[in-house]
Amino acid sequence: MRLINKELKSMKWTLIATWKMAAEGMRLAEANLRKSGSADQALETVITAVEKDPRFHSVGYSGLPNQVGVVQLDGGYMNGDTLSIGAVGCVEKVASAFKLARHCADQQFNNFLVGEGAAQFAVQSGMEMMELLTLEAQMIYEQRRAEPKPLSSYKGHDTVGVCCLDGQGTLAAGTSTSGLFMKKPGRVGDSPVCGSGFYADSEIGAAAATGVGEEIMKGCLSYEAVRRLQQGQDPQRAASSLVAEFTRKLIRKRGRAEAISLICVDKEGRWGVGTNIKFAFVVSDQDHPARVYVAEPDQDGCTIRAWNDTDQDVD
Ligand code: SD4
Repeated sequence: MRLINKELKSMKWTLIATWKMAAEGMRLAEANLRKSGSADQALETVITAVEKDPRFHSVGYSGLPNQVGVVQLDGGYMNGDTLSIGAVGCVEKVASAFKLARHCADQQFNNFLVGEGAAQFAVQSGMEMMELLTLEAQMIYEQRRAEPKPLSSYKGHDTVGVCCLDGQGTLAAGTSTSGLFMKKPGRVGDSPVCGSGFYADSEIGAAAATGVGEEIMKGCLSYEAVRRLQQGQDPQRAASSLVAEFTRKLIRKRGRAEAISLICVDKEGRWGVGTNIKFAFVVSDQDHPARVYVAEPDQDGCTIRAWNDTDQDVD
């Protein structure tokens, strides 16, 4: 039945990613999706383009280090056809946390590896290994260490999160991040936690999150977004009302809420975004090339408009 449904599917596809830094990789991925490329390939193209790029200090190579000056990465992956998941947490010296997470999803067991064991598995699997701390990231670290004031929770981190519906009807979601700047050694955020940082089910939709993992995990927000899609909410409503409601709940219960942003796409290729901060994201589909948008929270959820030159303050 699933195959028949897939054959009947049009070649409609949608790709959505967190933050402006994803734009270049999105353009590469969309060329592939036009030629019947898979959602998995699209995720890998977008995420590895960001991981490799030393201009971005929140993901992969040149990511900002933890309190002791070491770059520790988190990454996650889920395929919505098979519900396969793969994830790595707190892994060092791996060029692509996403590729390693995806590789973990190919194993029958041991889908979520952390620390030394994850790095050993990367080496055994022939993954590219490298020093991730660049001179520039080290300088940012040294400067920050010399400052007396405590680090604000939303300084120096942005996860690349991607959701894709491909032309064959497969949904997938993936993430990669160096996590919070100056995090404690061993700290793992939401990005590799299935249901919090990412979720995908090809019968419903896919979602991915960015922001302060300690908040996102309190609401299992990616799973909750997909659950709301299953209830029939349209993606924009599902994502924006979820983030707005959850932000209010955190404030009610805890007196404050840190940054949370969420992207999602449903099985029809409709997309949605929710955020409680100014947040940039990139979308493309079979009719529209990759374009950067900005979402800002308002009373009902958030407003969305095209990114322009006045938006230099948002990553
Ligand atoms: C984390 N959620 O490690 C990640 C960081 C992030 O935008 O996404 N920042 O908590």
